Amino acid sequence: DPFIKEPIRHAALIPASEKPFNAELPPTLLVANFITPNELFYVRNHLPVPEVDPKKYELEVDVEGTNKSIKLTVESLKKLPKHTITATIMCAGNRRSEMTEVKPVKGLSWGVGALGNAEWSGVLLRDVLISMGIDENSNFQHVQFEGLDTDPTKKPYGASIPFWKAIDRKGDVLLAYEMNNEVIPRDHGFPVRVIVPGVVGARNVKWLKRIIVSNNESDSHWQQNDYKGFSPGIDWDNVDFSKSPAIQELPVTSAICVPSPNQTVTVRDGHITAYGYAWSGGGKKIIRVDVTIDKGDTWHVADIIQQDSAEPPQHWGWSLWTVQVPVSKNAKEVEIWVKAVDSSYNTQPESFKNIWNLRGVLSNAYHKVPIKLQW
Ligand code: MTE
Ligand code: MO
Repeated sequence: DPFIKEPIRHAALIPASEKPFNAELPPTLLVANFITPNELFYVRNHLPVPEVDPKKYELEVDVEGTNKSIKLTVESLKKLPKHTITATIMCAGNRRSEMTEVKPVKGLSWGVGALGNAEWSGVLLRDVLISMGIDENSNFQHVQFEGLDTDPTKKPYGASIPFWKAIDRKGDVLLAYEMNNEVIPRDHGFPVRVIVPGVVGARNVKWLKRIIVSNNESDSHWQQNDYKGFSPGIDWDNVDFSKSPAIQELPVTSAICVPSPNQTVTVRDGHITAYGYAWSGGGKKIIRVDVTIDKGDTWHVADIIQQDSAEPPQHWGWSLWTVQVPVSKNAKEVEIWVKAVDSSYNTQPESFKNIWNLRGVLSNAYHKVPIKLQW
């Protein structure tokens, strides 16, 4: 069993699969903290968690087509300037279970909890590349990452990001060795993972073994044949993965975390109260969260409870919100809907039907939560 050396996990995490381990937090706990505690951060592993001896650990950085190559230990990374960002990491499959209701898709059945918000500290990948003589003017297209976790054929988990994101002064791509001021836990990439803020979870490679500056994308399964979006008209009999680009920046999304679906809610002073999160990729900030309980006839603007102070295009964290909505007298049930708007005025689509895709990714339609009312 390749999974016998897995870390111990917090009992509050709800498993979506055990081997490999994948789990999310219940929605009420998810929005209890602006900074998600390490032990409560969702886990998305494709393979067994590797065991790494930090004393022997070395991260290799290679530049394709040149003899430039360096090896970095955790100690040598710690000697470089330390940089900290608040960033939300979200799986491309977050909220997939809602899309499944339209028509089945292939993938883990995530609820609204396949994301977390943490403070990540480490070294800017840009600083490491500049120390190797690479800068904005260098002619490379991609930066590839390989993890220490391998499949049964010994191929590592891998992904890549565009070169511009890695070298951009405002890209904030981190070789992170701390999560919320602690050593990164094993499940989240000990001892070093790359944090690519604003970009889909899949590119935030954990247990980083090797970085390759290249003209090509990663050839890994997860870059080429997964984590891509398609038209609702494409299904497994006619899909061609080479026809869609790999997902990088994620679109705007939001969710209602309190109350839960089908919960009985007590009406107070003629109002109900809801709580949730909203987030957008690409360094965009949430500028508004709209809520309705009458299918859009009346909209209410939620209050942002907490949000990072960084401005776009470097706003990487989620926003927590709350709203009080008046309910009409003696109503017995209502459906709460939410949609968020980001700093580019992007907003969410209304229905899953028209964004359905065979892998159930980019599942960001309005979140709709039916509840019962008690007066
Ligand atoms: N990195 C490695 N090496 N192996 C993996 O399986 N999963 C990716 C990414 N990085 C993965 C990885 C995916 S799909 C996601 S959503 C995030 O890690 C999840 O990060 P987390 O487990 O720290 O929440
Ligand atoms: Mo993911």
